[in-house]
Amino acid sequence: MNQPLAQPGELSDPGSSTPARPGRSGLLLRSAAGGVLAALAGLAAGSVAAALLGTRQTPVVAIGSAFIDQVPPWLKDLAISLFGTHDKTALKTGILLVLLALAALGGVLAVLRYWAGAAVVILLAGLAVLAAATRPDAGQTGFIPSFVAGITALLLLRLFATRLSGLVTNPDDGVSRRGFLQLSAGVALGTVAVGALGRVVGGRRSAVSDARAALQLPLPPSLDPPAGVQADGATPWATPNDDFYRIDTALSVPLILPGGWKLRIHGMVDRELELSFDDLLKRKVIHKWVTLACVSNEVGGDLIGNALWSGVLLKDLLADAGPAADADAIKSTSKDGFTAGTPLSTLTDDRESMLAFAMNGQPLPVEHGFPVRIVVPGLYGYVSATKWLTDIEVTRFDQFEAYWTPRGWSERGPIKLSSRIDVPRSKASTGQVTVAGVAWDQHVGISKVEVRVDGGPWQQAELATDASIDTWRQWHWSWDAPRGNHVLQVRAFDAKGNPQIESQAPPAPDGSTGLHSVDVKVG
Ligand SMILES: Nc1nc2c(c(=O)[nH]1)N[C@H]1C(S)=C(S)[C@@H](COP(=O)(O)O)O[C@H]1N2
Ligand SMILES: [Mo]
Repeated sequence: MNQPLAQPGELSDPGSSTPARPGRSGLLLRSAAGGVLAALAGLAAGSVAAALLGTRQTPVVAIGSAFIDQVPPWLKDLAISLFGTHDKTALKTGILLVLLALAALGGVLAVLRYWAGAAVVILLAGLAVLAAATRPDAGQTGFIPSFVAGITALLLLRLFATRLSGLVTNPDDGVSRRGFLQLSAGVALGTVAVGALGRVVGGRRSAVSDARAALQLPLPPSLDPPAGVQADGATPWATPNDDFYRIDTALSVPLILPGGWKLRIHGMVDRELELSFDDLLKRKVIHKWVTLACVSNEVGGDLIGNALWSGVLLKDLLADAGPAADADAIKSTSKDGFTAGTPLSTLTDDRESMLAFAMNGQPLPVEHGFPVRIVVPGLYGYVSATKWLTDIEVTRFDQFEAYWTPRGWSERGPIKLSSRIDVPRSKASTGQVTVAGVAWDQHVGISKVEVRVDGGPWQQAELATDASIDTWRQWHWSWDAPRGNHVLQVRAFDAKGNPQIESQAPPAPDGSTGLHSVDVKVG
């Protein structure tokens, strides 16, 4: 007899000689897989529930949105700098991976003790329900998808635990193993089918795209850039919609049909207004180039873009509403609960702040606020450029706090004078090299741009025509580049002759400062 002795704790029958016995690790894998499958099925059921209810609050979106509302500004900045505008995909993927890892743990626990595994699922689903219920845009039904997901996952976890518990005492129990396989296959197939159903039901996205495509808007007579600017310079004058930076807190984009859109203008006004999309189009429409910028933009960063916006003057609408003499702000609210606080004076002065419905001759892209957003020349987006706009309250700054104010960002957000080198960015050949970029100080204007090499004397760059003080200004400078490593720097002056702030400051709380430098290897 050279049978190995049974180890303490080994439950299998040492007399059996089946070679590919699943044993402990096999059981572990199966129970983890059971947990993951139960969770995936739950998420699929949750998506269908969300689609049926017409809410965006799937469990992952609910948790992600609550997470975004809680993260400290430094983490938000880090996420933007690491993932750029893919920060949301990264967050959703991260949340999904953590959920599935915990579900695997729940699966293992459930086989040992069902209620221990169930507790993990209840905790996760509870978190999602809570997150969804406290979202400003969740309405009364926003928690339901997470609830459905939790119940589905709990039931399936129970089924898996029952099948697998037979294998705890007898890993060779073929009936239990086959039962597990059948159940897994069934759940996997069911998940795929339910997921497909979710896509069909989730046709709202396509309904909105269709409505957007069918819109007949009063569009600009021409998309031609103003004379004297470089349409295709180092940085093209107009930023194509597809390349335009996107920054918002919306994990899944609010989907608004123009037919169902309504804007209320109320608060400290003589006459409350309610406008439909058609009402808006009946008003006088303007088309205006405005460069939008994000307060989170680092020195040299690309969270800035220039577009031809079409819309209605806020000045006219507010005049109709009649703001009270002591009102000094508007609080604008989006469909998904984002809010911005904007000085009333920037909406009623001559800068042509608008309710925009088109961008570069196209209806607003869904990601950029379809059907209507605010555009205010001279202010960072977080205090003005509300997308998916649904409500404007005329009020006072001492009466409210907008979304980013309690999160470490300044209440007021005028754009800071800044400049950027776009070419060259790293390498150049010896000889004449074009150094070029943009400078901006919206609603103030740019008077001069200078460049220097290796800390030498400042040299004046050539400016493109000043199309407007509300847009960026292109500049270029010809450099006789000698071989070697060099540092290029740029600085701009505003319309009044003030130079850019040279000391470095991070984006929080009210916008970065410092000069953009580029290391160039000339060879
Ligand atoms: N509804 C909503 N609108 C919003 C935001 C948001 O989070 N939600 N972010 C603001 C910020 S911080 C900026 S910089 C601009 C960006 O607009 P864009 O994504 O069209 O470039 O939108 C503003 N409008
Ligand atoms: Mo922003």
